[in-house]
Amino acid sequence: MIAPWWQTGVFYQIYPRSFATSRGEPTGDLAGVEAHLDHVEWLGVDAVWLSPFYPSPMADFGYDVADYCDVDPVFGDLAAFDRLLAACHRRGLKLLVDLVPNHTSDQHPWFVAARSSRDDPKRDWYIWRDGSPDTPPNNWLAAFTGGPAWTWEDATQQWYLHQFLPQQPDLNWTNAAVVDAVHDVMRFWLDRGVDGFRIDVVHGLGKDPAFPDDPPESAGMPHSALNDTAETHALLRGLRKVVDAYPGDRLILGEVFLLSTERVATYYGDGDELHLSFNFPPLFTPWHARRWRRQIDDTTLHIAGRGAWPTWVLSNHDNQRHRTRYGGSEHRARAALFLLLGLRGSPVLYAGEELGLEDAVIPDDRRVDPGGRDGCRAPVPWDGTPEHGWGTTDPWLPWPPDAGVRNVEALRADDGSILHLYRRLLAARRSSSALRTGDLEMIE
Ligand code: TEU
Repeated sequence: MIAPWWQTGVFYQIYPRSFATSRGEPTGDLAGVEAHLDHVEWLGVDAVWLSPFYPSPMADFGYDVADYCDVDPVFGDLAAFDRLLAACHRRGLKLLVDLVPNHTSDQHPWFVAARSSRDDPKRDWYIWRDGSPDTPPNNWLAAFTGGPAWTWEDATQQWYLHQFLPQQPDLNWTNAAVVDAVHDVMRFWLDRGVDGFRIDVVHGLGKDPAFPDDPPESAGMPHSALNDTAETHALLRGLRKVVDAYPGDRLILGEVFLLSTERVATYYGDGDELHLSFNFPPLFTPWHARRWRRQIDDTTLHIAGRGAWPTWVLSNHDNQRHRTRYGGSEHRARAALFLLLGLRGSPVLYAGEELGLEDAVIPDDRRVDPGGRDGCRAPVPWDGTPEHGWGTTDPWLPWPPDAGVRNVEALRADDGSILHLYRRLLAARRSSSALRTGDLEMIE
């Protein structure tokens, strides 16, 4: 059998706010992405995963979605999306969009209706609990705030659940109408021609119906890193059927943010849940040979061991860039690429790592993310001018370090740069079936 594209290919994550602008704004947009696809194609990746660009109040910079089937004016409009998708396809690039089904924005019309009254038909689309205003229904903690994962609604005298910010209420996936509505959202984008979805917090959808307290040994952990229930697997089989009904190997790549590879592996099901899953324990592993060896063995045992295909990722929009995490040395950033592209599985790159970018230093008065993740979201510098190709010297976040020399134009002009190393290694991987689909054997 010929391996599907998502098994042989390399993914490239674009955080649209920080990639490129077409109109000299402090934030990037879809037309900016389209205008820079030359770079993506030249680099030699196979698929782009685009972080959310939907209408959003931006409490979580787009992961709080107020309309799943449109484009926020900050990023453009649906026509700009269609042009970007067509441009990707013309260049032989696949395009994944980010599906955020665990929660909506509190400004989503569904939640606006749900919170309006206990009798509203949408009330049960979210998760409500009775109680007294001073005692949340259980001890679950929200990500980013560290406070309770429940907020008291004074107007209707109930708590609602939010595994993330209070502005991100969790949808109630036990309600069949919610399931149908999200399936329809998927069809909306599949009909437009997307090649699949990266699915946000996909392990979060199902909840233990008893809503038990999180155990004392995980004190301080957000519930979103612990939620791991049987209910979710049935829901995943439903999402999988939606994409499988379409021709052309459409993909679901899930974000399963659990800190055990053994548990992550279960979200592949029996080939009937996720095609691919992120696996973050390696990302949280320091640059240390023995520790990495253990992660690789774990992945082989649990993911490959059930006939599933692993993914490998070192950087994304939620974590310090790996160059910074590994101590800042460019030598190490280069070595890390050999590791990333040499392992058995599908690598996912984060835009800017090919420039050897480090996290930006964010002064206190420029911090905007409630989760403290601004550093890795610094805008990509395209050239050495003070505007770095953005048409403004003052983008939404400060530039990454050394942008005057560490930018696309300068590194492209230097054949020995880390950017050229990325390109050469990606080409080597593409031309070697051993690197793309071969086995992995460890040599002591
Ligand atoms: O992330 C989910 C998630 O679990 C991480 O954000 C984690 O909580 C964080 O790194 C702190 O440890 C996804 C998105 O990738 C993230 O950007 C969103 O903020 C989050 O979901 C909510 O939608």
